[in-house]
Amino acid sequence: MERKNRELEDTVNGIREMSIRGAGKIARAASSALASFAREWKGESRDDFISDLREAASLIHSTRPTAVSLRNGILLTLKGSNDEVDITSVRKRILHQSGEFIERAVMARENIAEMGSKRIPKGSTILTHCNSMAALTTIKKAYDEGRVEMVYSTESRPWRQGHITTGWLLDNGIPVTMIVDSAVRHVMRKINIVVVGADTITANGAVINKIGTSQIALAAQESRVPFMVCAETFKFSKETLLGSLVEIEDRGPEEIADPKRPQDFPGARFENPVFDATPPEYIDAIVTEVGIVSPYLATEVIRELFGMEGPITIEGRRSQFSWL
Ligand code: RUB
Repeated sequence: MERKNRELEDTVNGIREMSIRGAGKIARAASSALASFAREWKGESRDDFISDLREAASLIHSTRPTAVSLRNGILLTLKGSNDEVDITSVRKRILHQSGEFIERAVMARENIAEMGSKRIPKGSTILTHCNSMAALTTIKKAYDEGRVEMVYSTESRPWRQGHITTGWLLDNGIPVTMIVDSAVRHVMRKINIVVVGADTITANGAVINKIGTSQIALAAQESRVPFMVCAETFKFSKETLLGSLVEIEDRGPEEIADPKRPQDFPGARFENPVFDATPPEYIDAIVTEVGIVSPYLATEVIRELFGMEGPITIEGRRSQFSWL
């Protein structure tokens, strides 16, 4: 593969090392890196170009396994390229589709904020988890409309993305209270609504988001606190319609214990799942750019937006899958 593309390399490394993170951002970065790869590709054979694009797509996709936004961002950027007859038209299509995907993704967040903010009651104390720009943009819009008194921001171990959220809220002048993850149930009596983002939404309406989200949903339901998810439609997983399971990323033990002190826990095993699944019965609403839907309508959203044509990964048939 003509790998010498700086943006592609930086994006792959950035997503792996999590300097580029958050489901929406990784999808936009992947799309932009593919556009850069297509723009700068040097070669003479159209078939080599297609084959290098496939490799570049697989390379980016291998960076993080859970967020379907990454997969959908790649697919929407490359779709139809294999039908083009020469290098110029393949390149033109990819540049156009990447621009369109990124523009729509940015606009989607604004639409989500516009609709979602209206669901936040006046005088609300909100709880959010991890660092979701779809959720935060919605919270900011509600704050600007005079609906928000306070936002509780969880620490979000082990990576502490809650620090980013807290900084962002402070930068935007929004009152914030930081808590550790295990304080969620204790503070739930003060919360009027939980607002979180999503990495993936499955066909049966389950929301995959940062580890701890499902415990928050449980505590919210116990206290009759509404649980709202803000997510662009490219976070819905078409593959799950046919029974594919979402892989939950399991990161290394060094994020839990000090790798320089293995003697502290001789013989201990570590598990570090960084996402979990919240079942639909705990979710009151999913706010997308095309409307606010019940999680039970996830299948309809997927059918409406993606149709049933095009490549689908079916469990056990991964080797037959092709990006374009
Ligand atoms: C981030 C996370 C966010 C979703 C949605 O996890 O779980 O809630 O990705 O984010 P990580 P957004 O830090 O491991 O990527 O709304 O910005 O797409």
